[in-house]
Amino acid sequence: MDFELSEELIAVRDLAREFAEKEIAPTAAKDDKEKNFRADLVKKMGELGFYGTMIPENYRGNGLGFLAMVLITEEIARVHSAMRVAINMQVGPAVTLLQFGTEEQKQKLIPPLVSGEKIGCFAITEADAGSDVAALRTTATKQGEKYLLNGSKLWISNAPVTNGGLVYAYTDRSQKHRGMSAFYADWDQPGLTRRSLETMGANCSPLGELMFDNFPIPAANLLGNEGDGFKICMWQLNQTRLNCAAGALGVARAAKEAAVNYCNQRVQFGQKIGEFQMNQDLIAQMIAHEEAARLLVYRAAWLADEKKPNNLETSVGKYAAAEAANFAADAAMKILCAYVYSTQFLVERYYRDAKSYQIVEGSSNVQKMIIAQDALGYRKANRTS
Ligand code: GRA
Repeated sequence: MDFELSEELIAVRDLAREFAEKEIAPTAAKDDKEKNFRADLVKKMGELGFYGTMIPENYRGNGLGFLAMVLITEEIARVHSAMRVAINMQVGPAVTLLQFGTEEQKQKLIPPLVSGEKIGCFAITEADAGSDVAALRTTATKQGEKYLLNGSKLWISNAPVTNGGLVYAYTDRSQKHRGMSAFYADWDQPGLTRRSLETMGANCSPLGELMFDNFPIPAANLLGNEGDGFKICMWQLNQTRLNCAAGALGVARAAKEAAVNYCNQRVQFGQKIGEFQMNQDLIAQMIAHEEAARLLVYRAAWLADEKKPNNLETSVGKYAAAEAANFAADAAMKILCAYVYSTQFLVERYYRDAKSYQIVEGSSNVQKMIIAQDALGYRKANRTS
């Protein structure tokens, strides 16, 4: 077992850290407050190759792998969690196209996502289909050389700004999940209305609703065959879940760093507050949770790089990292008290952003369900097909 990162991975991680500290940190508080979508920074991350680590060079990627994506994402999220969502929105569709696309689809659709030229997204969730993906109602009806999309996708990251992305819809409603299909759609067609939605955190990651009224998608943009959509979606979620897990690690680390720094500065009752054992207890727990989660997330990424099944390990890592981020943000609030209840300081943002990780890409309860049902033998998490 080797716990050392290669020199190449250390260089990638350091590049992401430097970018986050120099380019994202100076305006992070302002961007959060004003809910700015930083298209300029999203583009720059593309230019630095942050979206291309799982994509081979012939589609404009760099092939550095899943662990590289995790390291980059953690560094970006440590400085501003909302900015890591942008990575997932480019990487998610690109890697799914790589897995299921035809050569023509890959050549045409992957490079603009990897470069950040086109702002991506993936549209799964609906008003009545969150954890229960198979319950979605959007339909895609074939008409000649196109499909007409009807329905509405809710809580979609990047909805207000995306140029194109993956969308899941039923081509045959009589088949339950086996009637679902996956498409890549460019949104610059009539028949789409967008609505922005406000959230308590991840403020620089614009969220919204995509409403389709006979929205046309070329038949050539179907991924795989009709009916493959549910399995493609489960496959995609296994990749994009890893990005969320890495983001949660970044938030856990940021909250711990803030707590440790404050403990070493703040004096009460004539001593630094780090000398109080109740604060030491919180710091020790923050570190143990964060480090355990990091090992789990890195293991899942390593398995993905080895092309070994990793759905179970990804769910374990995502669950552990989301909980570690929330423990750390909560503990940091307890340590910094009034200084972070005030919106002038960083930790309240960590607290708001941490919450998203217990919700997105399968809530903590969905991860626990996947993990426990695998252990109990009800449903195998690691599928080979
Ligand atoms: O029997 P079959 O041949 O039809 O196949 C079944 C099963 O083998 C069928 O699907 C197959 N399957 C899979 N195939 C390959 C199931 N899982 C997989 C897999 N991983 N790989 C039906 O299976 P089932 O177990 O009966 O499915 P189910 O009970 O309907 O659902 C399962 C489950 C709950 C795990 C699923 O619906 C799920 O993952 N739900 C969570 C949804 C989720 O994560 N949504 C995320 C939305 S996007 C988002 O949050 C964006 C955030 C962006 C950001 O912040 O970065």
